[in-house]
Amino acid sequence: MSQQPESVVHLDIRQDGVAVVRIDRPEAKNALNGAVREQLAEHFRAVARNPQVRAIVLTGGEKCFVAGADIREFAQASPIEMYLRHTELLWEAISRCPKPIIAAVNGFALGGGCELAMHCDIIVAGASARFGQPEVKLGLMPGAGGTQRLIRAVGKFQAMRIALTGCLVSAQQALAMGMLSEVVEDEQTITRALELAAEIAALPPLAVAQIKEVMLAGADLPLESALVLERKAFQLLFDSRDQKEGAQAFLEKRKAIFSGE
Ligand code: CO8
Repeated sequence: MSQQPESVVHLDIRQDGVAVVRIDRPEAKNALNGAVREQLAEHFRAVARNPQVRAIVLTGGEKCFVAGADIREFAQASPIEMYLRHTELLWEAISRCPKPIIAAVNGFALGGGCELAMHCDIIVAGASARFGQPEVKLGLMPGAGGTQRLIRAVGKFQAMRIALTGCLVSAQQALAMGMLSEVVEDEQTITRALELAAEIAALPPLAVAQIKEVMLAGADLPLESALVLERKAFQLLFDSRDQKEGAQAFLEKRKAIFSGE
């Protein structure tokens, strides 16, 4: 009889259109082993397709976000083994998710964990959260977007300091350098992330999706091309019922009822 794989990532879809994806491997500080990566990708693919889901909260729970890739799984790996794992296909399930993702980070977000948080669109951190790219201390370097997403988020000089020294960065420091959206009391992290997600989930999903897509795609284009992309997406939204309803409700001084169409 084939055994069911142990569930190390849980998915909960709430009534308000928010999906909560929670990594649950506390004995290894939620380190990303093969099972965590596979299950994360599986859940993200499922919520991307599920029309009931309007926003996603990604968390490692109250104690620890993710302490990095599982060091035991790559300690003795060869380059070809690393290549054949094709983990980029699993990360893509998250980076290509068209719905807004809010990371709720408590405790450590290190290495692959920091990179995972940076795959999200909004990051809410508890006051005692710690971020870092300590790969250099293992004779490695960030391999899931850390060198690129970090430098785009915080600029060259902070990104270089963080990746070259492998230092830990406090939540307050990370907020000040633009790595985070908000810092709250540790006990409030998940609540606040859920609140933001519910707020976004109640907004017209086509507009929300276009904003996310254009911001991410446009950030790496020349400004003129990015502005064209923005204009086209803006114009496209005039074909949505929610755009008509939003404007009409404003003019009639009533609350808009969005259908998602
Ligand atoms: N991998 C595997 N196990 C881990 C990891 C990890 N990244 N982090 C913690 N654990 C395990 C520990 O081994 C320990 O297990 P055990 O009880 O069996 O000994 C358990 O979790 C608890 O950890 P600690 O006792 O160390 O807990 P502390 O509270 O003392 O310290 C720290 C917590 C600071 C998080 C510490 O565990 C630590 O430094 N962990 C490693 C952090 C790190 O270096 N992360 C980067 C990993 S490399 C990486 O992410 C590369 C990304 C590449 C992207 C993808 C490429 C394909």
